[in-house]
Amino acid sequence: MRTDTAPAISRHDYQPYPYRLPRVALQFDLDAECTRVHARFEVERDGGGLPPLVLNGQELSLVSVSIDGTQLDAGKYRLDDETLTLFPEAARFIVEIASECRPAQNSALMGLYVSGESLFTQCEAEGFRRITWFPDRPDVMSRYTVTLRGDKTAYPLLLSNGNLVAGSELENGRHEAVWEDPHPKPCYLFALVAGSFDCLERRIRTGAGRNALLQIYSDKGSRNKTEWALDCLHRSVQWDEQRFGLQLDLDRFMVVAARDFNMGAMENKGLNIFNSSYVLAEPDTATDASYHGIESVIGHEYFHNWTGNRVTCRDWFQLSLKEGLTVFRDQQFSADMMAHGLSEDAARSARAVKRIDDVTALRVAQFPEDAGPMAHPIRPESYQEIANFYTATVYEKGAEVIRMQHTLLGEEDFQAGIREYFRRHDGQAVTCDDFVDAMDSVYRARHPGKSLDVFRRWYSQAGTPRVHVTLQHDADQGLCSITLRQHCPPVGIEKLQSPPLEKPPLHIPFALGLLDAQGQALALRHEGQEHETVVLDLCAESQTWTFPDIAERPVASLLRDFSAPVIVEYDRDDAELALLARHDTDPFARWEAGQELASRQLLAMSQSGSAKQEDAILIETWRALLHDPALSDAYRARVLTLPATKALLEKTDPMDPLAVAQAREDLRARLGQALADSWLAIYQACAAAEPREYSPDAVSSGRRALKNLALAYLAAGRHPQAESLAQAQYESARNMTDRMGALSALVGQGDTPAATRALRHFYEQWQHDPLVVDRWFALQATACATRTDTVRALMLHPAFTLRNPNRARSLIFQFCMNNMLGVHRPEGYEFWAEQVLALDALNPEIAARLARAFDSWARYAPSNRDAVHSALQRIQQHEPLSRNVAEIVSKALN
Ligand code: 0A1
Ligand code: ZN
Repeated sequence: MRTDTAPAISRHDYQPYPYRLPRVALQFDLDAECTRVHARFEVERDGGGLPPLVLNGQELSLVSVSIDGTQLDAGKYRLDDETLTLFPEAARFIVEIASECRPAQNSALMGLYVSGESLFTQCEAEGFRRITWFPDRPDVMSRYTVTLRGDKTAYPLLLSNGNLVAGSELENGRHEAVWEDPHPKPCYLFALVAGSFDCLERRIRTGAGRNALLQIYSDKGSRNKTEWALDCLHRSVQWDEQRFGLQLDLDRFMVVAARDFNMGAMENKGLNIFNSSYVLAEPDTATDASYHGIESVIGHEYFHNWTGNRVTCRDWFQLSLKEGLTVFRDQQFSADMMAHGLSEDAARSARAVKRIDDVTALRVAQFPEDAGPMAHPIRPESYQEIANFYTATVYEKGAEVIRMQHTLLGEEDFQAGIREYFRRHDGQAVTCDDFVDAMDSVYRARHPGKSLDVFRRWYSQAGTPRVHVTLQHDADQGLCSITLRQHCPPVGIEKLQSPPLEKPPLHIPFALGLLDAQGQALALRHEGQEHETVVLDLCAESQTWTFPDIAERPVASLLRDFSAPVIVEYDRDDAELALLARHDTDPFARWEAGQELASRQLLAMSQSGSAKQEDAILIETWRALLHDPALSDAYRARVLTLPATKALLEKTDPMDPLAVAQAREDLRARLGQALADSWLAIYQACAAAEPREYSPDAVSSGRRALKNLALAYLAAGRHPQAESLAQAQYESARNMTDRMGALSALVGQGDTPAATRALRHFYEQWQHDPLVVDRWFALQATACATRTDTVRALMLHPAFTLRNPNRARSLIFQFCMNNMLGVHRPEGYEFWAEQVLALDALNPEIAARLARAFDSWARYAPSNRDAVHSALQRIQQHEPLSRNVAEIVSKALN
């Protein structure tokens, strides 16, 4: 067994960097095989003494190092694998370092790397140290001047942060560009791009009267696929001005699409680098989901320009300071865009759809994380490898924690809090506490006697809290009392602690409504006013609220709009859930009631081996929802989708993934059959309404979602017309959403001749488009009938490679993480371990993400548990193993 685990870095050990580096000049002689970097920086010491100057570096070759122009002999500095230490003799001096790196050998895609024929950088979190020796930490902020030199034919475009201030021709077919970034920044926001690209651009005038140039760069020949991204960028600029009062502070804002990219995108100051999957879209190749994904990621990276770049993180433990806040902002942006131009009711429904999608993502990814071996607070206490902490908890739960502050303060005061945050901290590297302090100052001023003191605990507590609800009704007095009791069981390493960790109560804003037996909303008197929804401030372990003038025992509508990231425990019968699913006036809680009803059915089926269960109430509820004319198509598509297998598994102990996934398939088939006529009618109505011109707006994409859901149910129920409808839709589809909907219905029928034909046709037609080929792999990876041998065969396809993260994700990740019926078998777990190791040799960040596929293994039923355990041990014993994967498996095996 390995014993050489990396030391953990602790939040409490933070020390400010002992020097300032106000100015940095970088010179690059770009070459894919060997790039020479010359770094020159001014160093200043404010305090007393002259501590050593420790610089980070990785996989660099040192050429020379000098101080104030004098080259240092080897005895005058200390060099090891990860640091270069200098020993200053004055409080102000200039360091110059010449070094070399090897972009073409860089398969980890951190630092300077090659994608296609071009050069890109990725510096967050700790990639800058692969470019030059430097204090690679976010609290060291400098002004950068960057000189790029390269071959003019290979690299006609030379881009970096800020403004292009000079350009010239050099000898030997080379040229040079000089960029100056007027804003001080930490090195993780540095970027350069060199290559040959198409560019789509728009000149805009900001609300503050600044003329700015927005540009989207992409591979040659793909300019027509960047119009949507440019639109999204323009709308992001406008939205941030209007909703947050935040102006673009640059003359030029560039987005560049890269085919090889580890994550979604990166907010480098003025030069965002994107995974091409979040840039390129045209109706024929991108689905509605891709259009919406692009909108949200373009928004996200743009919004970082303030929340992340103007005010950045003091250290990486504060990552949620920028990520939670920026995810909250991109969620609000998408919701506002979805609702834009709709009537009040339609806008409410569109917002609810966005909320449902966000909460679903939280439950599928973050809830399991918060209950597993990687559980951590949104502000982690320690890590071995920071790349492992770009998690659903830091991002999505982090966004929920910001959202709760928004709920507690309200829009107006929240915006006042944001203004206060920037007033205090513009240009600084700060902490999560600094953010809450700014919000708290407004909260206290507006609500004398209240504070965010208890609320802050959300930043330091891991685990999903549970809120137990009891309702008591006193018919004589017409009083209804609601008691909320919270507890948060120990998770992850907390379980090993003795005595058990004390987890103090959190401040939970709990939105509540009450309905009468007919489903009519009741008025609730609370803090002197009447409301249909009240937000209760649960701050203690248990609290009770009493509402007067409630004549009959009401039906409780709980955690409306998902006002807090908690699990609600409330004992009620199916009839009550059915009533809420039909009538709740809060669209989120209404959806939730339907999901709960379906969950109960699915869990009963999974425990009884899918033996026939009484399902009349579910079918009748589904039928009523199918035919409710007041519901938007997008909302109906969400309401009629069964809960995700991963979310269902969280409700079981021990977990039997195969049984739950099979129950879900069986219930889909049952609903497909029992409601076949309705599905067919809906399908036809939606298909008839499809306009010629494609648009990803909320109404059109909602209609397509419902149509393709109906087709999926017909296919699941083996309806005699399903195959011909799917085939006809495949052949006549004018957009990728419909083409994929049809193909997925065909492939869902198993290895039929029609499915095989369509898959072959699809590949032939789209083989030139990498993002569409990714869809082709992903669809097969997640098909019900796919097993390990199918995936192994697909890996032999000439289009497959592990080196491109999107391609690896489309096949390997999709199979291991999203094909429950395929992977949860001994040979599936073995395959997974093999792929984690294969990827680790190329790209540790990507490998570590795959290594988390079975984080919940300790809660599996014994046979699955033992098989994952052996696979984990196999990974752990492998040498060499990256720090990234080693941290994940050692936590999983703890
Ligand atoms: N800050 C980016 C996320 C990001 C993090 C690390 C990366 O390196 C592989 C890339 C991107 C965001 O939140 O969008
Ligand atoms: Zn981000």
